[in-house]
Amino acid sequence: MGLVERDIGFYYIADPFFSKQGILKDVSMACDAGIKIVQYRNKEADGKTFYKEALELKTLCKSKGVLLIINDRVDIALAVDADGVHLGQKDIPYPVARKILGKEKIIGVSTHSLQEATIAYYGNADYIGFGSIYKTSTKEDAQQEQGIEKLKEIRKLDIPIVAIGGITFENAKSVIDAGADGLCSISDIQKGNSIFSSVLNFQMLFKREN
Ligand code: TZP
Ligand code: MG
Repeated sequence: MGLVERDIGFYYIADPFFSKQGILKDVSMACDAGIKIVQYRNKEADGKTFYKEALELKTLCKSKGVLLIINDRVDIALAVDADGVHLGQKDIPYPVARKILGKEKIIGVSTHSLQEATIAYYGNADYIGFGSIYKTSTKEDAQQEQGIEKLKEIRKLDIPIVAIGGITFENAKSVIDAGADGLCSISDIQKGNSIFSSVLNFQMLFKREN
């Protein structure tokens, strides 16, 4: 087993752009609903804001015993002593991030095909993100729908898989049944009355699998 356990459950992406009441409140409630991992994602912030928010999340996540992963920014992951970084195909190459962060940090890689997933697997990524599973308008360059059948193919690789893209409470069960160890939902999670109950609903889908 690598640095990430297989039973990831709901992988919470904290992105201020999609948050109604602020990411600190959201993450606090998501932690109380039983998540194990949070990713801080911010495509708009300058370095100073990114650092400040990452540091606040680090303090919160540490107090809750939840892992904090930083999207894109290896420098900020290092600066706030986050638990790891999440890299896209166009970010700093995985081996370089590994060299900077060392063996003890988690490195996740976004993948969109069996080929990308296989490269991440043989490169010893700690987990892969895979998607977009369904259509989504949350990420402009994630328009291609990969679907459940591709997820099943990728499941043959012995690596934790976090499914992403267009996932709602209604379709989440089929994503878990196809072999996802964890899943994300950015926009759907903001639709309910409370982040706590929305996240808990997703978490329970994983519980029933055991
Ligand atoms: N990467 C692939 S799809 C996606 C990201 C960040 C967006 C997922 O958002 P949503 O709202 O859960 O479809
Ligand atoms: Mg990225």
